Amino acid sequence: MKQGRIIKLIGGQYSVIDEQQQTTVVKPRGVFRHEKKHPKVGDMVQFDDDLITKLEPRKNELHRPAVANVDQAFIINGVKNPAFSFFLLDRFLIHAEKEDIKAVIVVNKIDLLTKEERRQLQDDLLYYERHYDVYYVSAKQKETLEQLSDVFKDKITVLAGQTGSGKSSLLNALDPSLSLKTQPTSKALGRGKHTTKHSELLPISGGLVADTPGFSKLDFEGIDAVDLPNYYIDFYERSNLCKFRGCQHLNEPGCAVKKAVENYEIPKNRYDNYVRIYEEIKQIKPKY
Ligand SMILES: Nc1nc2c(ncn2[C@@H]2O[C@H](COP(=O)(O)OP(=O)(O)O)[C@@H](O)[C@H]2O)c(=O)[nH]1
Ligand SMILES: [Mg+2]
Ligand SMILES: [Zn+2]
Repeated sequence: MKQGRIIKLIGGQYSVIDEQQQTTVVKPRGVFRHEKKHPKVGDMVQFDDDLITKLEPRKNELHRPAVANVDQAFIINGVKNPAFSFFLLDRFLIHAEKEDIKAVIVVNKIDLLTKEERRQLQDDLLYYERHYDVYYVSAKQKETLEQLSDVFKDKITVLAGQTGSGKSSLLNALDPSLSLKTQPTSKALGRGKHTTKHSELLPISGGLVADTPGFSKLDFEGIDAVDLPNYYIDFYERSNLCKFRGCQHLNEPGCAVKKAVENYEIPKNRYDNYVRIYEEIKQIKPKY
């Protein structure tokens, strides 16, 4: 019996990599199907020459893409084509927090910014550095990628971010042998649908990265408005100072979050986007 991690799933065949870095192609035992257990890439398993015999418990799992045991999500934001959006950044952060996955903010395409524009963006993002690691990189400038050389090590990473933000380009720049497809933004925009039926974890800088973007369906189905405040870690850490337990930081008196916004301790823009997202979630009709 051997131990390993599933790194590829294609047509019901699983590739498992063991501690000796050997890859074996196996199938799940029939009983998994009856028990509705579906092994995913990222799963740790026991296996023999042709079968997965045991599925180890998961730390967490994502459905789109289907990856188990995710350690971190890189939220990749372009600065131009498409423009940087704090609204989108916050949406991605909500999804990462909801899944309890460590979020890392990556600002890509910095080669397209003037010094002044870059200074401005870094100022605006400084607030986020209290809670998240923030990296400024360019897929076109190798030297900016050195800071990422250790962050993948021994981890399973998913990439999130708008189509065209440069996810594939970044991976290619880190490891040209990956040869992932990239697309000029003009063509890619408005498509964004992923047709790939297989899922795979690619080896990169001593770790593994999912080849399909995470949280690509950026809606809030499955998220309850009352839970939303918990996914804002800066709100959450102040919430015990709110007058009311379970304060939603909207119209309640004695709200510490609203006070922090008034005192410029929380960016107003982030708070306004929170209210917008809260209302958006309230609008979602339950599906039966
Ligand atoms: N100037 C510049 N263009 C970039 C950079 N990274 C990606 N691009 C371009 O942005 C477009 C979309 O990149 P792609 O990697 O396909 O984005 P993805 O959809 O997030 O995988 C392509 O035309 C890339 O050449 C960068 O750092 N600087
Ligand atoms: Mg891509
Ligand atoms: Zn409050």
